[in-house]
Amino acid sequence: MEITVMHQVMEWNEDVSAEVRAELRKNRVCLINVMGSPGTGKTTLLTSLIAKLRREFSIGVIEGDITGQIDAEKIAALQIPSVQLNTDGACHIEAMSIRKILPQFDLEKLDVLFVENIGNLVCPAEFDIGENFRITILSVPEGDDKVKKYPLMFTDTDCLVVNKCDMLPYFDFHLKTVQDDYRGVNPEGPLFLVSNRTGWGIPELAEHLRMRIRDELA
Ligand SMILES: Nc1nc2c(ncn2[C@@H]2O[C@H](COP(=O)(O)OP(=O)(O)OP(=O)(O)O)[C@@H](O)[C@H]2O)c(=O)[nH]1
Ligand SMILES: [Mg+2]
Repeated sequence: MEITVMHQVMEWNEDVSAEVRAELRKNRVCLINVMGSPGTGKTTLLTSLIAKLRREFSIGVIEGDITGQIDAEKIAALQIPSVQLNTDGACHIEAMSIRKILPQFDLEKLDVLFVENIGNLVCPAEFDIGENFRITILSVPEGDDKVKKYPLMFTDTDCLVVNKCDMLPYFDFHLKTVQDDYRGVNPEGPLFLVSNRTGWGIPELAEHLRMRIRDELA
């Protein structure tokens, strides 16, 4: 299948997030910004969530990567409309790029647009891309000190997902440390423990997102 590949626009720093938000609101599309380190499981989690949510919602995906189209191909293989955004070196996505990509989707038919941000625990948190809400993923092999070391990613999120919980027996990863640190920077933020490998925790996360998306589209 041929994948549309778009490139990050270079006139950065102009904040068009409000414009993106208005366009999506007009078409009743909920944009979800998915963030986390390289390899934390963003694409895998999207695959799991699409399986749970696609019966109720019409879903599209923007796959952000420095280069290549591996992730967009994985999503397209699910028969889900996907566009690959290559930032050509930039460590985050900006709203300008989302504005440019939106016409690639049939927004009138879409309910949910997931954006997989660039794998990075720092920069993406600093940029509003016009999202309705954010999901941050942290995986067990990354270590339990990440909330303390990269607080913005956990403060400015609407939902924290701890992924690869099937790996807990093999790492010195203390869930309580992450839970306490997260509570410290984001007292109200929901937290979900999941494994994409076993499917553990995915139904609960999908149910939370289902309710959240319904609220946003109401
Ligand atoms: N054991 C285990 N492996 C997982 C889990 N979720 C994802 N993986 C693996 O982790 C690796 C990276 O997953 P991806 O989904 O590609 O991660 P990503 O965050 O999209 O990576 P980038 O797009 O490169 O930033 C893959 O080999 C997945 O199979 C999980 O819950 N448990
Ligand atoms: Mg990915």
